[in-house]
Amino acid sequence: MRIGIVCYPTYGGSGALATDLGTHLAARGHCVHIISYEMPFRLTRGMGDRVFFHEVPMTDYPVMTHPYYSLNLAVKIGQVTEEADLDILHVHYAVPHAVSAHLAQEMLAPRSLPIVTTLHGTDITLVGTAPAYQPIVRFSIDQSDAVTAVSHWLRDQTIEHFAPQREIRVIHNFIDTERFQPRRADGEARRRLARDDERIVMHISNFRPVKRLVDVMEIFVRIARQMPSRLILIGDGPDREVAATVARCNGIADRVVFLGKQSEIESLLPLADLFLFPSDHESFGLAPAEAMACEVPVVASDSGGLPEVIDHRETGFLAPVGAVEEMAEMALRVLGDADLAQRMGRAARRAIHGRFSPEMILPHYLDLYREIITAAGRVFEEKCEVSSH
Ligand code: GMT
Repeated sequence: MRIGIVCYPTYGGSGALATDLGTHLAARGHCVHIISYEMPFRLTRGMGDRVFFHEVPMTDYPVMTHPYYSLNLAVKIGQVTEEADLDILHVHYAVPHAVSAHLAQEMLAPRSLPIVTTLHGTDITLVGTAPAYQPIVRFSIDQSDAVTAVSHWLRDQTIEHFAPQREIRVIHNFIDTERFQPRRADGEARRRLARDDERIVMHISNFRPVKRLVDVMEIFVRIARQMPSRLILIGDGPDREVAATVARCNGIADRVVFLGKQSEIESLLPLADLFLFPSDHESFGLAPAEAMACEVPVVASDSGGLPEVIDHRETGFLAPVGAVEEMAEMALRVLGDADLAQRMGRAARRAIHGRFSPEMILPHYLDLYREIITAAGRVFEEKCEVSSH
């Protein structure tokens, strides 16, 4: 098959998942054409010979004071479809990718281009439901040939807020458990982050209000009062300064390390003794799932799709949104009990491997592709010839 994948290149779960999906499909013999306005952050480490990257050019003209990314994207999708003879297009994050895909589909007619839209979370819960977007998001969902959501919770949210006519199929995210492995041995890498006697607490996100970074800080303040520990914050975003202020006001600024945006998180996550993720809501939680694959215990909020990923007390701890005291107690419990941490970490990796490995999840996407390619009157091919793209 020749598959087009549209995604955001920026640090975040939807771009990470879309890129990983592309590289795994390519490893299975399909040709994958990734379309984005920059090289996606997870693609920069090597593309493989069946992965092609197509950059969406941005137009800069003084009259056009607002960028028209959606239009440039629609045109690029059309060009790639014709040049690479795409069998299918899979767009990640509805806004505006599903709209651009539909535009491209119309421009390409009568040539068919089946479209799969994967809803990731904030494209529905925050951006998509805003009055400025809601009608067009609903329209683009209904125009897609198939729509998937990364959790049951997100599917239910989509139905509640958009009442779509199109069926929403749940295909959970997958985690590459080969890439995300437990720590092999303590050593230099760990010492670059913390002293030997300190416990490492980690959080990764885009530091947006939905991640409740202040809760991360409040939980850590309580941990730091009880044991030598260090908080490693990976990512960047609007709440970075307020987090730094909370650290300063509580006298723990020297215990908090801002690492900024990192693309090789598989080498950092295994160094953690605990991963914190107290989000307001979260459709899936790819970052905590990757931590779990590294056998790192997670303390998270019980909101959104997180309970579909984390089993309370078995593979992590869940508490109500904003319950920082409770989360701090859970964190202290697991940080202070090596047996519990090991048991929980191992159970977490087993659960991720058993439910969300590429081997479990990819067949669902391939079945869906087969269904809609066949319905469009095209032939589903198990592989593609590289020479013909
Ligand atoms: O978390 C974000 O704000 C980024 C966003 C994205 O599109 O990259 O993440 C969403 O998609 C991820 C991949 O499917 C999910 O793991 C995240 O839970 C989801 N974020 C939210 O729902 C807030």
